[in-house]
Amino acid sequence: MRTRRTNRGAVVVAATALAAAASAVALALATSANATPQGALAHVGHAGHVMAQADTSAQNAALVVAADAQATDIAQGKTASASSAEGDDYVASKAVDGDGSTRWASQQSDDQWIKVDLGSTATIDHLVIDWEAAYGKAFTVQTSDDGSAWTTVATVTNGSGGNQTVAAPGSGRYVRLAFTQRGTGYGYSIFSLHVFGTGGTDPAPYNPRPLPEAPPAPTRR
Ligand SMILES: [Ca+2]
Repeated sequence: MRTRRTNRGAVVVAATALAAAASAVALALATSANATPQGALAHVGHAGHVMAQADTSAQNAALVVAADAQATDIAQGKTASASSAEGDDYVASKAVDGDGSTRWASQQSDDQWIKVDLGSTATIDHLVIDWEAAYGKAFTVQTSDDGSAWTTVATVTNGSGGNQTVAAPGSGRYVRLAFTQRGTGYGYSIFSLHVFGTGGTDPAPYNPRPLPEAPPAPTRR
């Protein structure tokens, strides 16, 4: 499990642990002989929407896969951009770098946005936003396939910051938070923007071509 800060991240860590526990239970049941443990039920709350019920090994395996996929943060490590940044240390990528101590921070006005390119079309279930003190009170969550035509999949009108889970069922290659009202006099600042769902594509890794072979050493006449 990823190490996270324990205050605001506690809910996510706990939920992830529960999802992992449910997967473990389901896996154990799936692998235990050919028994059919009717009624064996593992249920977890929001973070995974995990319900694993052991009927057959095949069904169980499928449920475990589904549970794992929904618990995957498909935004981490992706390309992010934003309407503004408070400075070079607070650029958009800091919200999806997997580091709970770094953050994106916008300039100080109501109309701002941050978006993540998931790399390819993804199915989105929910977001978890780990706010710094400068939170957003009103914003929408939008998705897009082309980065220009946006569909609103969630609307928040009275946010209070902290560690905020937002149900945002939808699909698209891009996910954008479009802010309209700040919660403080500062801008908007996010330690971690998690997008839970399936699909998307990681950016191509840096893969330099190998250096050409050195020419043969000159031979002495
Ligand atoms: Ca961060």
